[in-house]
Amino acid sequence: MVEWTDDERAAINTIFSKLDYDSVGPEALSRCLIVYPWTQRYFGGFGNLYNAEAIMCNPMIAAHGTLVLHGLDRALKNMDDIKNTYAALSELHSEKLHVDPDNFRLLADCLVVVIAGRMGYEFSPDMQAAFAKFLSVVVSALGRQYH
Ligand code: HNI
Repeated sequence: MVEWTDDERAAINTIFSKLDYDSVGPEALSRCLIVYPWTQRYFGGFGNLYNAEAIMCNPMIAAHGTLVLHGLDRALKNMDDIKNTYAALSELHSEKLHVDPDNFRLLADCLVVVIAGRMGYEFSPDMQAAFAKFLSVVVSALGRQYH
């Protein structure tokens, strides 16, 4: 089981308390689709993804980005059992959506970039370390139902 120090828990909660889900989620997902364009293949039904501007203005992508952040909220509220919390979501991404699990890491990296931009120097190395650990646990849990 993953162990969390009080400082790590505090850092992760601070980051989430400052997150504007409705803007950080869309920006992180848009970045992922722009920076790693092969990730667009899963969003064929999401309308216009023609270029970076189209992706950033796409309301379906924005809504999905917000949804993904709310999905992360579940890990935040169940930090001591992220693995089981994400069992069904992992199965969905594997069996039904056929999302390559490498992509979870790419989206996580985009999220770090967006949060660093928003928080600036307040996003200290210690905070980044705690958040990187949190995202690693999330990525690993989402990848668990793949065989
Ligand atoms: Ni993801 C649906 C959470 C990464 C492609 N995804 C969801 C849903 C949640 C969610 C929640 C809605 C599930 C439902 O309908 O019950 N996704 C997450 C989280 C991460 C993540 C927490 C990682 C941090 N998803 C990714 C990545 C991709 C991805 C990296 C592809 C590159 N997800 C999808 C697709 C859907 C989806 C595609 C279905 C969208 C739809 O509405 O058709």
